[in-house]
Amino acid sequence: MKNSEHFLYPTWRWFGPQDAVSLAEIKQTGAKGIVTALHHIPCGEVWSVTEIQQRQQLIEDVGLDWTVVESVNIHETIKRGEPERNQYIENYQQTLRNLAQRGIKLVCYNFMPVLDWTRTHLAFPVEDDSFALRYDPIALAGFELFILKREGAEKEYSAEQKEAAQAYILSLTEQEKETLQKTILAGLPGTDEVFSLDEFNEHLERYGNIDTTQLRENLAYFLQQIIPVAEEVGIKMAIHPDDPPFPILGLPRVVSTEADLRFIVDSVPSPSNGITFCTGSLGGRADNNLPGMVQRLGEHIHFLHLRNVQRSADGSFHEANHLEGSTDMVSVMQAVIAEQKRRVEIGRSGVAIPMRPDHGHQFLFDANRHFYPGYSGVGRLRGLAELRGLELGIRRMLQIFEK
Ligand code: DNO
Repeated sequence: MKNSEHFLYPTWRWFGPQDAVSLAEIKQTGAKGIVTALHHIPCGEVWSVTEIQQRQQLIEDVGLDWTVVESVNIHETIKRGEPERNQYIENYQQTLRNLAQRGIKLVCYNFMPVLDWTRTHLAFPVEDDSFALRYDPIALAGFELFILKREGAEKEYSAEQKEAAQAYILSLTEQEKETLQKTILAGLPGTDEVFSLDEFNEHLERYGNIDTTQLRENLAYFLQQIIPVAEEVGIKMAIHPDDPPFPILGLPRVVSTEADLRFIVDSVPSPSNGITFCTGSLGGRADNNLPGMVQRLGEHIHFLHLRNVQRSADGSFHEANHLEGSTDMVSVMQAVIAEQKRRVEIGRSGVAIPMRPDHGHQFLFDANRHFYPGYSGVGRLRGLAELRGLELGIRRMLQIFEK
């Protein structure tokens, strides 16, 4: 018996009316739900019910629904644990209440200092001549040591690494250096902001005294204030992992490993304190066993980003097609379906976990439009189609909610 309420709920990230992919197009991708945010509201301000409703109306007008907010971003004073954070936490609570009032019950967020996901290359040509995002630690070191000139950075690299980084920077033209800088210092997703070197250095200075332990405490404080409100209004919070999942540019990271995620869910136990399981971000580390993490953390997973990265021996990685790359997506999907089965068996809600593809390649089909990096049309469409086919195939083979 086909029972589609047990399937993963296919969603698509849309950056709002200025996105090069339209809602009408999204409707034809197989996605049912939209993942979006009010990117035009400055981080830290309250999202009014009216603004939320306007965005929701646009989505519902084409027959889709606003399933997930990605993201309500967290103000830097909260991450740094400064006294002003309490006002921003109150604002965050109010935004959650307003979202709940409109029936929007799932919120993705991250706790990465200053930057969101970070890459060194946005158009890395792969085998089929499409373009992928890439992270190359040598390029990052080159930027950090010879362009940003971050104080203390030289102590973090071996003589060999410094040499390689210098050779890399010397091989670049002025324009290539500028592109590298802009790529690394791009601000939040859904905006075209890029930090200047001075602005970025100022941000780094403000993190001077904040190490991993302190950042983790600041996250726990945030959760203690936010989760009770989320629970009261029926919102599920889903923290997104760090990308890449290790410290960069001298900034600490606390959402990179299974132990990190375990600390987070244990710090304020609640059905509202959950995870966005992003296989692409977590897959940046070879020591993250992704199917095992789904098995062990499954009950806390509220949202899935299923994408793949290909890691190389030199520590670099690039975004692979969704079913290729270093992560065995088949095993991940099997673990996810097992978690859904468990939820059905214990009569728990939230079986149709929202899932989205992520970071599609830029294909020839996509050449004439200006997409946010990673958010191409056809590239992601391929990813979503592959993931849905994989899901259906596994269900049929295992006869789980499928004949
Ligand atoms: C990467 C995305 C991230 C993510 C935020 C969540 O493509 O998954 O931008 O949305 O980090 O807050």
